[in-house]
Amino acid sequence: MLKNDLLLRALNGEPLSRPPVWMMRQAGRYLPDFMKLKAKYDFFTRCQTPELATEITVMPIDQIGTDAAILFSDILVVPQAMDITVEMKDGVGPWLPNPVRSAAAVTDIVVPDVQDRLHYVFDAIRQTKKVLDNRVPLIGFAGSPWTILCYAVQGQGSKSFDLAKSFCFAQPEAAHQLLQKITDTTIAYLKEKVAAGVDVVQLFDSWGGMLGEDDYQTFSWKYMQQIIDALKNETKVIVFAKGCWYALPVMARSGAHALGIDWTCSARNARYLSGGQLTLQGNFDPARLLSPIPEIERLARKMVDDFGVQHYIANLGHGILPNVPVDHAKAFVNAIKSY
Ligand code: 1CP
Repeated sequence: MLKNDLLLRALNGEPLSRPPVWMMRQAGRYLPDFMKLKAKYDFFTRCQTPELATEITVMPIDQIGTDAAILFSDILVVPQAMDITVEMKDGVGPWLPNPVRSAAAVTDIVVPDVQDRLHYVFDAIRQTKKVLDNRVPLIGFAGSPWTILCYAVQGQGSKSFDLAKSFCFAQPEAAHQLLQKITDTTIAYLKEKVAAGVDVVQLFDSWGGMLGEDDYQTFSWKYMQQIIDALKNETKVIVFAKGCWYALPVMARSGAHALGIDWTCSARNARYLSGGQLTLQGNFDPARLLSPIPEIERLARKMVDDFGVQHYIANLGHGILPNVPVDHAKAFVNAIKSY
């Protein structure tokens, strides 16, 4: 039995006296103890060594006091398992030296045996569950097929993902084949994460907002819905699609247990577009954690006023920034906990 099950109760729509709070990307980036491990071990060593992944995952629980843990890993371990080479370059971020840009390249891509290729993730989940000792739930995650395609085709991060979009629009058949292979891998991967012990899964569609409303349905949502359908009866599913407020009415009918909201969409609009009763998660502007602490506390309380205590998970509207002072992150979390 979980000692703190606020997150699960919010996902069930149960009445609560305060909302649960966690922060996207809380397991890396800004904690000084994480920086020490980052200086010693390269990125994929941290992901692939269950002891390190466990230590990083538990840090924000011990040091910040969030109501949930999110496993330290990355969305790009999925294309890596599909034999698409992914490197992490200092100052550049993800770097894929052989991007997928032709129908022939898509044909060559395999849907792997996830137990074989990603066993280190499942080992990390089992170890983390032991160390957490039921203090808080553990969230597992995956990127959306569209967001993974963005990196697989573009070859690196981008402000526009122009090569990824032109691949979809010029070679739609190959694009759909690639999206389906990523979807099949992701479903198998998330099912194994659930079997290994995660309590909740979150899908990150970080670059969904690069697409217009119709293209979003065609190239992203169609595949997200397949993943939700495959997982919704086995675990709780949170969907975070950045910049995709226009798709909230469709998402609200999908069977997902909660929808993530970014800070460009107001609580009022998000409630209106999602029909009012669905659990929403968000949406503090991550850069607002750089405000003075009294301002962070005031804005965090206002956020709960705006969303309401019920059917709500307090969070940021995207990942925490690396330069956020630890006491600012703590002030945000404590403002919610004392609401
Ligand atoms: O060496 C390092 O530490 C590099 C920084 C880093 C970290 C800490 C990367 C590279 N990934 C991660 C971990 C990570 N990535 C987590 C772990 C849990 C946590 O930090 O709480 C999670 C949930 C992710 C998910 C992720 N990776 C997303 C989706 C969420 C989001 O922020 O939108 C995306 C888009 C990525 C790709 C990625 N990996 C790393 C970087 C720098 C990026 C983004 C690059 C870009 O802007 O395109």
